[in-house]
Amino acid sequence: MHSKVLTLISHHLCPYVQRASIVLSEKGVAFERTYIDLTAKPDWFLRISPLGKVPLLAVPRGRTDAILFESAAICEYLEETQSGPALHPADPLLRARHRGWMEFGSSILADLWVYETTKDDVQFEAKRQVLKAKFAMLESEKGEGPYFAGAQFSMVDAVFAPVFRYFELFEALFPSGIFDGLPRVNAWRQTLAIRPSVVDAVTADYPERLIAFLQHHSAYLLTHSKIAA
Ligand SMILES: N[C@@H](CCC(=O)N[C@@H](CS)C(=O)NCC(=O)O)C(=O)O
Repeated sequence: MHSKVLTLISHHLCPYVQRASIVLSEKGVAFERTYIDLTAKPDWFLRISPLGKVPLLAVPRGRTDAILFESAAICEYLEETQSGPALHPADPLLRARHRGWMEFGSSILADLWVYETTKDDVQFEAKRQVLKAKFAMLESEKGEGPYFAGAQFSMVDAVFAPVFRYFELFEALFPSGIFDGLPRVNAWRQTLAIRPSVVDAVTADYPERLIAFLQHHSAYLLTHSKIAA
């Protein structure tokens, strides 16, 4: 690839792409996006994506771009190279803890993959319980808001905003009780949902695309939705 500006190779629903997009926006970096169809990956993409996954960040450098893969590596690179507000704490101990909570967010994304695709009631209920327990852990970890670590938006917020976005649709379809009795997490969800970098991380048709994804999987979440289809 030969880009003029940083280019984020994207998929419309991918939460890992969203976190990179949020970090780019928070840093005030101009960037472009190229969307690919993950069900028919183009050859050019397969040649440059070591794991066949998005996001990739194409960084203009001489005649060919340098390609970065893995969202955490992309976010750390942006933190180290771009001006704009720091998204990691300066204190090494705190920074390491934030990286741990970012990984915790990734583990929730793995749970969510099963939660949103399973057709099976037992597996759905098991994941509902896992998710409830993980968000309860976050409720105890989180201090006063509005963001994960107080007044400053951080990388942990960039990780959790796409996680919470799923639940805007999921909870409307199937009120799960996952967030019952979690005032701090609920306030955090609301704060992140209206942050411009978070809003801009997806296209306006995101909800329709997510519904189509659930339909494609005949997901329990949809087939047992509490609202009329
Ligand atoms: N650990 C990776 C996960 C990225 C990932 O799972 N991307 C998904 C889309 S959300 C993907 O590209 N899947 C295509 C595939 O696995 O074939 C990261 O943080 O970037």
